[in-house]
Amino acid sequence: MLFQKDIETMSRKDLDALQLERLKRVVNYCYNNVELYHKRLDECGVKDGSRIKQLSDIEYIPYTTKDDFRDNYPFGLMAVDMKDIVRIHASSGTTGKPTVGVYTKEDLNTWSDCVARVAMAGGVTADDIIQISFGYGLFTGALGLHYGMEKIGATVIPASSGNTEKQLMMLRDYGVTGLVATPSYAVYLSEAAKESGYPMSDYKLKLGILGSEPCTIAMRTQIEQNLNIRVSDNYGMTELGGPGVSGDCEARDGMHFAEDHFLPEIIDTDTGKRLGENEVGELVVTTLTRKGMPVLRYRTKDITKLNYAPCSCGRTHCRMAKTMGRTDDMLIIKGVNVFPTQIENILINIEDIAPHYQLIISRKDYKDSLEIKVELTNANLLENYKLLNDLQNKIAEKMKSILGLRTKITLVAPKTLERFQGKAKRIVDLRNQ
Ligand code: DLL
Repeated sequence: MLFQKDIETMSRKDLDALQLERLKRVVNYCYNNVELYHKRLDECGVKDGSRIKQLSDIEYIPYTTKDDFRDNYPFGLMAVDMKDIVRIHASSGTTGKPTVGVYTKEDLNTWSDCVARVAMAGGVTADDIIQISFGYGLFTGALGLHYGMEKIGATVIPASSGNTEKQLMMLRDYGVTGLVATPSYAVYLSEAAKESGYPMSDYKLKLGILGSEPCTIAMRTQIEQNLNIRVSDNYGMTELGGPGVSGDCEARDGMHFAEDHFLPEIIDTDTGKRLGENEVGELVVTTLTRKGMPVLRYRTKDITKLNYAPCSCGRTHCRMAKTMGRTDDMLIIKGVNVFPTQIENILINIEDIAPHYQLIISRKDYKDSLEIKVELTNANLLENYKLLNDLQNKIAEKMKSILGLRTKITLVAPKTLERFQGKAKRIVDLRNQ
């Protein structure tokens, strides 16, 4: 279903014209209101944007990076006075200072429209009861989905994350029809639901509106089977305001980008050169309508591709493929490039193991090695050396043939690897310790 039909099905010609007009406006706005952009736009000659005649002229504008956010922490990239800001969010950030995002009233309104769009595209209607199991707080996920769902008219339960028993109780007792969570937490909840002793018929769940970390198709299928739901994938980031940047429609053949608010590009990570449709590279995004903290050509570090072909759902906005990973998540082991999602895809198709794993990278005598810890689903296997050994070899062979990399496989007892209520952290890199 469509939330804003006129916009979501706009012709390419009208969309291009709208983007061009908004691009000129946001460049001018950044030039006049943010010191960093004023300086950079002067240096590259684009200045107040009057030189922008066509969308491809965006290439004259320099990229903005995570370091720019860090160097201008917390409010250096803000384009309005603090009195016009009504909300502040920030990324959790594992290292250093968090990335901050600020919102005017208008920004909050646009944001909830964008989230309402992806939620409706994922199947949510005003009749749904939605449990939001993202952690409430500075993280954009929970409040972002919260306001988007309310805008549709759905009933929102702000459950937050944690306390799994209670989560399951609310799912059953309140007749929840839609779950909002990270894919890892959805897996965790589905395991807990199985063990809780209540039959799945006690749950009314139909939909999973998931996001905030990669969800491979194999993982999605597993969640769908375990919880008896249909899952849609949703993408976004703090620097761009949060969720609502792109999301699956019923066709689930790429996530529709909110192109009236965000202008996406794909570039070659190494050379910075712009790539074409369907070419894989790093996603770069310009916000077209944000007032509090507009961003020009932000390098997201997410690896994906864009598809502009018409979609069977009728939406015209381009579609972004599921991310292969982040440029900074890519492991280079013995010269081989590996993304954790590739490993997950291999593991999830092997019997007797659970979709829980940890990647441990270490270095000895200048040589890197990768150990993959994987959980068994059946503890009895631990007592049968032959079966265990066969399984270990089978996994190692699959890794070797698909990734081209020799790995050490360690099988561990069920329920021994850490579970995640937010985004999963599966990589332990011991190389620089
Ligand atoms: O994760 C915003 C969000 C919340 C999106 C809820 C969707 C739903 P950050 O915490 O700033 O923001 O993390 C952004 O997470 O650059 C991607 O690497 C990753 N990411 C987010 N959504 C997806 C997704 C939120 N659907 C970073 N698939 C991004 C793959 C995702 N990766």
